[in-house]
Amino acid sequence: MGKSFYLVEFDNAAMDFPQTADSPAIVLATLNAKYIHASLGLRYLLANMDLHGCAGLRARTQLREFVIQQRPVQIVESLLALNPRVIGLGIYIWNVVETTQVVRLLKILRPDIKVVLGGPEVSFETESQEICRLADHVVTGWGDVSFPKLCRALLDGPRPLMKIIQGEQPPLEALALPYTDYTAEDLAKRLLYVEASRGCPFKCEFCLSSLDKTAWAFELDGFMAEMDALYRRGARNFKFVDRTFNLKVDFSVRILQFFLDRMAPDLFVHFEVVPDSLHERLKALIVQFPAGSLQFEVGIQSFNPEVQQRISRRQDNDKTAENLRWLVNESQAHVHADLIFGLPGETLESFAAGFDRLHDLAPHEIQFGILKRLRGTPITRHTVDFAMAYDPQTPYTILQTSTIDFTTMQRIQRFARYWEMIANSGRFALALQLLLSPGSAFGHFLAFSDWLWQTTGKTHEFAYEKLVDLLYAHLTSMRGLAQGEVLTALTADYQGSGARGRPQCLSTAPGAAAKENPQAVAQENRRAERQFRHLSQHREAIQKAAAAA
Ligand code: B12
Ligand code: SF4
Repeated sequence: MGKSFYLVEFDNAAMDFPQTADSPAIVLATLNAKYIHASLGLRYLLANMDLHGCAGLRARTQLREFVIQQRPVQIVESLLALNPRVIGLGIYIWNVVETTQVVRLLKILRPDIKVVLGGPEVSFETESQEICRLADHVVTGWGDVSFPKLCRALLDGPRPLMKIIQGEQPPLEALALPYTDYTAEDLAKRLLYVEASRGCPFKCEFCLSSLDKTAWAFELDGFMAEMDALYRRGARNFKFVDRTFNLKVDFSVRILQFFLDRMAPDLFVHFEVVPDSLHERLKALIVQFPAGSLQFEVGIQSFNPEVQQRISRRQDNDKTAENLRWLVNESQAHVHADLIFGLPGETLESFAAGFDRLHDLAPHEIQFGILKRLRGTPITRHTVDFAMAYDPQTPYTILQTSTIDFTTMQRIQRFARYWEMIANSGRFALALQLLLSPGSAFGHFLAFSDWLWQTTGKTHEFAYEKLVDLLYAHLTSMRGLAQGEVLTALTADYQGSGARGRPQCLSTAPGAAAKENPQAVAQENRRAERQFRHLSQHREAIQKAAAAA
């Protein structure tokens, strides 16, 4: 921002609401997807208020986090009770609808309070968004430097002239790190987001990080010192938001070694990795992590070379398969592999082939995503050629393409939902083996998904016991499998989960079938132990939350 953007003028509109000694001048707020997710972006802004704003600005700033399930009017009540002069709001795809209502109410009640927006959802296409129209200022891109500067100007003048401000992107060494802003409550109850690098050198067109051009690393000594301080304060759940953790090997080695040196029964670390590059030095460290301590999110997205090329995703599929196989078989890491349905030119058949290939590699979870058109992403260049129709409402999900009609897209939406419920829940390990083989796992699950929808007309609110009965009905009556075999698997799954209800199909002789097959029970126990090693429900929630991005 140059000086020419300012008018020398003060805004005294807040006179009717005089600030008291306790009122913060600035409130930084956001609506998280769930309480367990702590906002790293806002903590960066807070940490840089003095450095890039002016001395004392941080002490005049308070952080307030809400969740999207809260009513906007209550959020507004909490914000107004603080009587700030500036409210900065972090806007993301998951909160833009709710936050638009928050801003609308704020502007009705206290038009004098300056509302500043920032975050990925308002960094592009600002002109078409209601929330941007309602706000006083929008900072696009990084906010660490520009938000403090803007606040200084809003509080002390000269008044900023520009509504849309392109966020400055300084070298990372110029930023104060935010980790001391995680509170004791954050450490105890929430997933701690940390960032050893920003940006991504790849160009996958559906992804916002494709606009970054490169990845920038934080100075490692300083970063590790912050991790050490967090660990000493009791932090045990770390999620790295680095887009490509495993690219800079020296860097990744040091981070993995850091956690290995501090291994504890409750330590949990999550990384996102690119699948086709796994250096031997990394493997040598990965194998040393005990079960339950390490989780990898491996982006596969598509195994279709034509589609990969079309969306500018560079990926060596053979190397990817080899690395995935290694991770699953040789390490104890929990592996989540991501696939996206609905990419331009993908057909049901080509996707099914990719799904089956991935399923054969046996990652612990397949995260089944449906393509979304994120604001700013270059995937829009295919809109016309592939007749890509997206839902205009968040999260901008693909509705149909030239190769997938709407009806098929709906079927696959349900498949994704049921897959989450049945496969990724980890509650049906043995029954899944019956359901997904022989032949195409995708084909079998799609047939089950279609049947489940026709039978129940529901995609949500299934009791666990009801699912057991439904699986029993499908496997015996639709697939024609022997009742004893199905009961054995379902009994072992049900008992292994620790649930103590009484599904109808098992009620004749609960436990009897499992006793007939101790091998199945042992296998289930081993699987449960390896896949989860959940020390508590909280641990399970942390693992699930970490994998949700
Ligand atoms: C953590 C995370 C989540 C968490 C939610 C966290 C929360 N607080 O509730 C979970 C796991 C739930 C999640 C889910 C999803 N996510 Co997500 N997620 C992330 C992730 C990995 C990290 C965010 C982060 O902390 N970044 C680091 C900080 C430093 O960067 P930042 O948040 O962008 O903040 C900077 C600026 O944006 C700006 N800024 C931020 N706030 C403010 C406020 C003001 C006032 C100002 C001025 C500036 C400003 O300044 C900050 C510092 O420079 C990002 C990817 C990434 N690495 O960023 C994706 C990302 C945010 N997610 C994305 C998407 C698409 C999704 C999903 C739709 C994915 C899906 N399932 O299909 C879902 C939606 C969930 C839902 N319920 O609908 C997109 C966002 C697109 C968008 N327009 O918002 C991202 C960018 C991934 C990507 N590369 O495409 N996600
Ligand atoms: S999908 Fe992953 S590799 Fe591709 S641009 Fe996004 S962050 Fe980078």
